[in-house]
Amino acid sequence: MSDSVVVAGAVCDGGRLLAARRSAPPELKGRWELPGGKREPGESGEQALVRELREELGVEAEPLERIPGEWPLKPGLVLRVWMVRLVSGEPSPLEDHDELRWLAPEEADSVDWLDQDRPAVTEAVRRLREA
Ligand code: 9L3
Ligand code: MG
Repeated sequence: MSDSVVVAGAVCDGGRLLAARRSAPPELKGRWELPGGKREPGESGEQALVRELREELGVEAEPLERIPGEWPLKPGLVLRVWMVRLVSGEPSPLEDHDELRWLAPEEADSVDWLDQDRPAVTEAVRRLREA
C-alpha cells in the first residue's frame, strides 16, 4: 500500500515565510511547522493544501511549485511541501496552532521547527532569498 500524505505549505508573502506553532498533540506542542495536514481520499495534494490552509488559517492560498522530495513522519506517513502564495485573508491561528509568525529569511532559524520540516524550510528560505 502506498504511504499516506501530509501536505504543508511554505506560505510566503512580502518576502517572508509563515511559521505556525503547534498547540497539539502534547509531544509536538510548542514546536513550529509549515501549516497543513493529512490529505483525504480523493483529494490531490494541492486540493488538500488549499483546504487545510483555509481551515487552519482562514486564508485563500495558491500552491505554486512543490519542493522536491518527501520526508518520512512515521511508518506509512510522509510529508510533502509546496511553495504557497497568499491570495487573500490575514492568517489567524484558527485550528491546531496558538501562534503565527512571519519570518524574514534571516529570521528563519529563530523558531524551533519540527525536525521533519527543516529541509523544506531551508529550501523555501533559499527560494525566498532568490525571489
Ligand atoms: N506534521 C509535520 N509537519 C508539518 C505538518 C503540517 C504535520 N508541517 C506531522 C504532525 C502530525 C502529522 O504530520 O504528526 C499530521 O499533521 P496534522 O494533521 O496534525 O497537522
Ligand atoms: Mg495541521
